[in-house]
Formats: sequence, structure tokens, C-alpha cells
Amino acid sequence: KASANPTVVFVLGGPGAGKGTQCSNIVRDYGFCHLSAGDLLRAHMKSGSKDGNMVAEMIKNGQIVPSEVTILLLQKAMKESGKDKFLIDGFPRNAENRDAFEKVMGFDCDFVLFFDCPEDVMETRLLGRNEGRTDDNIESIRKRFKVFIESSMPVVQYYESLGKVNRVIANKSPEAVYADTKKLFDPYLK
Ligand code: UP5
Ligand code: MG
Repeated sequence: KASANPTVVFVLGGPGAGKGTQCSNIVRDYGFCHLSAGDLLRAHMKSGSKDGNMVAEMIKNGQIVPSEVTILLLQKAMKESGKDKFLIDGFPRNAENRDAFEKVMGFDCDFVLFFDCPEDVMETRLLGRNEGRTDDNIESIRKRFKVFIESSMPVVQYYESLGKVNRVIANKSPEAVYADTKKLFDPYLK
């Protein structure tokens, strides 16, 4: 890469599309650092910090946490990782997140990896997950779907207009989804 900026892939897709599952595979084979914004926010909410209650409430309601909070967590994790290739999973979720990231970091993503999955399939996956997430109930799931369509899909469309979206059909087995995903990362093997 010509610049000193790290390689950043934004991994987007609806709730339960398989972002986390596929990121684990990419980490194993391509040495990326996986940063799930949702995981960072859940850890932050459990850490007893002063905005922990706000974050907990917003997650339960599927609302998007203000970018100041999320970007600070991402920046800190990127620094601490010592890596230079990142999968940023579940972020940016709206135009405000996106604009703020570019402004604060001074660079944009290399590309967007978009997992495209029908809602009914995502709903079944989330209801079957059983990891104790406060937002894996039908009421929270419906709110998450609505926010995804209204706020997050416009981010995907924005990157589509720049020709930066790699869309992967996510309504297949995890292995089949990964077979399509991994091709996109061969240029980043080094
Ligand atoms: N599974 C995965 N792939 C499968 C396949 N191909 N076939 C069959 N099953 C498959 O997968 C979900 C479940 O499906 C798992 O049980 C898996 O085994 C199975 P997973 O890989 O976990 O999907 P993922 O897309 O990561 O789903 P997740 O629920 O994490 O997505 P969300 O986008 O909803 O959650 P996230 O953690 O990113 O965000 C949660 C909340 O945090 C948001 O709603 C929001 O309130 C907040 N948030 C912010 O405010 N800002 C941010 O920047 C990020 C999050
Ligand atoms: Mg996830």
C-alpha cells in the first residue's frame, strides 16, 4: 500500500447476517484484526463506565450509540492491537458514524464487505443464538431490523455509489458464504 494508513474493511450486513462468524474465518486465514463495534460496546457497558447505562439501554432498543463513544473504543483497540489490517464489524451504522470516522481517523475504508441476507433468515438465526444477548428477543430484533433498513443501508448505498462494496450472499451455509468471502481477501495476503 502506498500510504501509511492501515487497511480497513468495514464489514456490514443486517443483524444476524453472519458478520462475526465470517470475520473469525478471515482472521484465521488472512491475519486481520477483528474489531466488532458491538462487542466493544458490550464490554464497555459491562465495565461500569459512566455512559454504560446509556449504551446498555440503546443496545436493548437497537439504537445507534453516538459515534464519539464507538470511535474512541475502536481507536483504542486499533492502537493496542499493533496490527495494520482491520475488519471493523458492524460499523459505521449511519451517516453520522461514517462521517465522524473519516474526520477523526483521516482516512476511509479500503472496501465494504456486505453480507446480504433476508430478514426471515436473520430472525431465525438470532432467535436460535442463545448467547444471552439482551437484544436477541423478538421485540429488540424488530427494532434492530428497522434501524438497519432506515440508517445502515444508506451507508451501504453510499459506498456502492463509490464502487467500494463487495456484496456476498449470506443465505447459505457458513462454509459456502466463506468460499465467496475469502476470494476478496487474497490481494491482502502478505
Ligand atoms: N450463523 C452465522 N452464519 C450462519 C450461516 N451462514 N448459516 C446458519 N447460521 C449462521 O451470526 C448470528 C447467528 O447465526 C449465530 O448463532 C451464528 O452461529 C449463526 P453472527 O455471525 O453472530 O452474525 P452477526 O452479523 O455478527 O450478528 P449480530 O447480532 O452480531 O449483528 P448486529 O449487527 O445486530 O450486532 P452488533 O453486535 O454489531 O450490534 C449490536 C448493537 O450494538 C446494535 O444494535 C447497536 O445498538 C449497537 N451498536 C452501535 O450502536 N454502534 C455500532 O457501531 C455497533 C453496534
Ligand atoms: Mg456480530
